[in-house]
Amino acid sequence: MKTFHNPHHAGHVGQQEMFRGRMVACHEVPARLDFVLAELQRRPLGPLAPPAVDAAALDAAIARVHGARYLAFLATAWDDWVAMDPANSQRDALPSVWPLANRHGFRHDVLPHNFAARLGLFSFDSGSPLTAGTWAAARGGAACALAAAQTVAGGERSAFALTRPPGHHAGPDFLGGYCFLNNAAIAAQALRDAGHARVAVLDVDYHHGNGTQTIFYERADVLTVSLHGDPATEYPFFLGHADERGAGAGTGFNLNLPLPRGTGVQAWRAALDTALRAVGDFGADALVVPLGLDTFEGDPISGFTLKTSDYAAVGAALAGAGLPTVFTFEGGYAVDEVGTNAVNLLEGFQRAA
Ligand code: Q9C
Ligand code: ZN
Repeated sequence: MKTFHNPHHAGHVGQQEMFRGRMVACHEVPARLDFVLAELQRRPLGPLAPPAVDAAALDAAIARVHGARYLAFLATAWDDWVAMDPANSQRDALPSVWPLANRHGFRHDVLPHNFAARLGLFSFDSGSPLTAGTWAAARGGAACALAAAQTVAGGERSAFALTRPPGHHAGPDFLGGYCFLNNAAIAAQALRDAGHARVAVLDVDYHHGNGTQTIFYERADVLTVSLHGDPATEYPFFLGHADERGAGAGTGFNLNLPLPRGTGVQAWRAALDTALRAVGDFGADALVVPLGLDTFEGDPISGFTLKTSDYAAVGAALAGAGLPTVFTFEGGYAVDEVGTNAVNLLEGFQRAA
């Protein structure tokens, strides 16, 4: 399979994230991608290249998924942050005030002039630092997703968008969970726009893909399925429960399979089989897999216990869907093992495909 890697990823480098009242070192670091790339050079699965997509086509593909007001905010966020105070050029931008939801009476329709307020309007946590290179890195990642979707729409069995920051927590008009642009959603929509009638998204990251669910929640043409740590105890907490089945025309086209912290490979694989049955029943003609490797037993912020030796069979099970498949790189914070685990899964897919 072709891999599109993001040459701008290392420009996105946060210093610290807020965690339970103190600032801690970021988990979502450039080395994550470098380790996957190094492993792909050791065990090649196919060509490795940066994406070559037309800039106007890229902007159009991003705008199919994200709102104009949010994109305008992101494009100038770093400059606006530094304009607040020149000393900000040495600091990450992190939000510290939020309008919550409309039911709390706060307004979302009026765009604040104050950048710190705008950052709060467009975010849902204080763990996702926005840095000087964040916009270029996020846009480069969307280009990887679009190139991967174009490759698969062009007839190849699979493609891999190897990028960071990750994407699956980013919604139509919000960032969070280390995510800014939803690469998996951009790929799914690009597949739809290229003529695939029914696209399934099967999210295997430890954390619920709340952004992707929200983007497609009222649509019947994109099935979203996620297996993840139960939001009753796990991030992102406020979405990802089993009773969220879609709304309006999309009713029945979202499936959440929450699993308790501590879940091991056997129960996780049973949930994956359930997810794959849903994809089959839907009659998908293309698949997007937001590929998080934070299900690994050694992950520092997650709670499942999959082992390095489990991932090849996961890839083979995904290949069993028999669908043209785009993978997007999401979470996975055990930096030394993330490359091996990712390539084990992708190699397992490729061997079985
Ligand atoms: N100190 C993805 O895996 N909170 N995002 C963790 C740990 C955020 C994970 C707190 C976790 C976000 C793409
Ligand atoms: Zn995750």
